[in-house]
Amino acid sequence: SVTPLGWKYFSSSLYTISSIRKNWQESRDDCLQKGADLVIVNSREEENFLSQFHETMWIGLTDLETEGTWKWVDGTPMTERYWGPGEPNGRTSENCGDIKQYDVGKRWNDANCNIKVCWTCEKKVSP
Ligand code: 2F8
Ligand code: CA
Repeated sequence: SVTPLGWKYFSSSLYTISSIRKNWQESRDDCLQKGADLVIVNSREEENFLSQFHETMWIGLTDLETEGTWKWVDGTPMTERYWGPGEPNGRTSENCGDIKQYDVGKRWNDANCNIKVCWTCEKKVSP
């Protein structure tokens, strides 16, 4: 099969990063419209793969439902953890996860859900 224009294949999923910035919910809505969802990070390899996208990007991680309990958009609990130094630090004011650059490399941050950044959608495909 072929990789559609604008999408990159990695380990049974297709990924695309936006060229514009939106808040977390609008970003998620865009992914859903594309038959995808915000990216869910399940491994170090996937985390490294995402580092090729050179922008701060929303990922499918949120603790909006219960403060301090981080969940992926598919309802699964967070098992892998690649938080930046000191993160998450925003308590009730930062309830959405993004990946951004730290001195130590790209890591997860809890950010205010209303800020506008790029986002990455993931669509699972059969291998
Ligand atoms: O240095 C980490 C810190 O960076 C920003 O604040 C200066 C982030 N804010 C936003 O993304 C809005 C914090 O969430 C982050 O902890
Ligand atoms: Ca933070």
